[in-house]
Amino acid sequence: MLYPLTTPSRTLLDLSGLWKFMIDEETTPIDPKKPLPTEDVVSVPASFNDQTASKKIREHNGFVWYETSFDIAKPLASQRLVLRFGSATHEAWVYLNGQEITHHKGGFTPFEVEINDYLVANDNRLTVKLSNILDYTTLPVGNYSETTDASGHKIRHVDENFDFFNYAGLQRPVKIYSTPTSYINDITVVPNVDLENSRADVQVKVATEGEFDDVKVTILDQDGKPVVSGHSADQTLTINDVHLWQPMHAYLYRARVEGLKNGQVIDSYTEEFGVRKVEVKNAQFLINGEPFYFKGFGKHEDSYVHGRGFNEPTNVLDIHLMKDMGANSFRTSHYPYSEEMMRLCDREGIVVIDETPAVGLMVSFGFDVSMLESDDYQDDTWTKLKTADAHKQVIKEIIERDKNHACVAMWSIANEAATFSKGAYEYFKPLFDEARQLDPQNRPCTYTSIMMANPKTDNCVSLVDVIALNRYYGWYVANGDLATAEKATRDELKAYSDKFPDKPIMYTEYGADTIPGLHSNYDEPFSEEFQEDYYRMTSKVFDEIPHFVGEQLWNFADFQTKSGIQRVQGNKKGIFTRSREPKMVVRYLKKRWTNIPDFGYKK
Ligand code: GCB
Repeated sequence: MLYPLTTPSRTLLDLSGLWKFMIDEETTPIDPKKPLPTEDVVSVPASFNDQTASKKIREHNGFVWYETSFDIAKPLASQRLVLRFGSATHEAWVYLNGQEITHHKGGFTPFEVEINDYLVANDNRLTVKLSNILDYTTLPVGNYSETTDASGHKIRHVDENFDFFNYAGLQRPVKIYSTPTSYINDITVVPNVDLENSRADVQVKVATEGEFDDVKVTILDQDGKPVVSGHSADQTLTINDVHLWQPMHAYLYRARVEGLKNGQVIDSYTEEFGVRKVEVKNAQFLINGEPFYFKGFGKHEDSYVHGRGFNEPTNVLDIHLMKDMGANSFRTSHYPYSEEMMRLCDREGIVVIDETPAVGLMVSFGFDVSMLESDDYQDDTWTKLKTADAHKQVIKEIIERDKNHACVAMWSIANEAATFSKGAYEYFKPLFDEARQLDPQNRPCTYTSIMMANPKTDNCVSLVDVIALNRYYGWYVANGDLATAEKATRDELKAYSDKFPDKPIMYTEYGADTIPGLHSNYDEPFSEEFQEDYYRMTSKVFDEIPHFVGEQLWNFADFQTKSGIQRVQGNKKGIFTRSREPKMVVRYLKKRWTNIPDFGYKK
């Protein structure tokens, strides 16, 4: 799926700004044929939750309504016009001038619809009804229930089956783009790198709609100079003396694609791409043939006021802070991030593990963490959850959206699912097959595993290319006891290496809640001293394990969660605060990571 851009044949209208907004109390039906009955507004793109002073709005579960209006400049009337949502969280019904024009379920992937047939000359009224309901059929998974109040009015409840606030709304850009009536619909770029000869054969596949009699593809280098070109909707172009896209040293080529008719360019689109090779071999994660070591984070799209809304200055700052620390990668825990963030990572050379919103796939998840220590834990997740269809759909959507990104080095199919429970393998096998079949670049696949899924109990390790562990020894298990935690960390990593000698292993989460400014002479949990000691302990063990290929800690920054006895206005495992001030441990990690090379750390 193409990102909306201006090109010589395409224009772009941005619908960002103030939209009318109201929560749906489900008392009087709202008729999208009439203007939305409110004068209240919120800003788009952003989550709606933290934009007002109302607890009722912030914690509303059910439906909300947005509305804006726009005009289309006359010269565009003859063009094909497409309304495109970067995302709409979690389910959307879209009306133009009172008529339903599309519906989409899944809160973190884009969707679009042609609008020509529904436009009027002036004041087009665009209305969106959204649901933030999560249940056992959705991703993420929510515990959904209904009660009635004293007047018999239905109250909806969503208890997040995961550890982040259920922010919702029009969280990403909403745009209208134009194309000619014959247009380029999709471009797939697959670079095949010949490392020995510094050459790449780049397959460029173009899908078009309408009347073209020729497709021209020109590959431009980073300075805009043409490198090679050819005519065909499916061709392989060779780049000699190729500049590789390397972690922290990005190099981006552009494929300029032109659809022609009778020698005239009808539509054009320029797709950026990087040339790099990703493989898992002999328990190593190879990028361009060299063993890569992941240094970085699990993150969230989370910031003050914006909530989970697109916040580009924060994205830019986050990447700068990562680079400054010597980090080279992050995981889009626990959902696909904005397309703008992926484009930024392409430019900045940040390696991304791209995760689906499959989080909460464990029906017994809760604040009782004693189960983490269990070695024979089972639950009935796979008889209760009905998420397979949503999961399959989002795998397709995330790959369609992100397939050409050089920054994406691996797919994470799920976070902390009940892979230890009966039925897990049967659930995941078709999903891994699907991802592998759909990804034209054949990237490695993984899921991140919860502590009860260990070398003995995890039923699904055979499906992954890289063993990705979320581990909290010293925090949820053996809290404050770093000697015990060190032994448990070491014993488990050794057990994994022994049992799966061909698979690289990495940590995709490990961390300790830390209150900024809290200090302790006794290195107590929650103090900045404890956080640093915790990371020193884990680092020491990581360095002993040959097949250990990366450390992505939890979390880059403090973030908002639902309330609960373990959360003080959110999760405090950030090494930065929510406003991106460093905690003490940043100095230690910066020193460690700037001394660890991106390549060849583990021989
Ligand atoms: C986890 C989850 C993550 C939580 C984290 C924590 O294992 O994957 O979403 O926020 O633990 O801090 O408890």
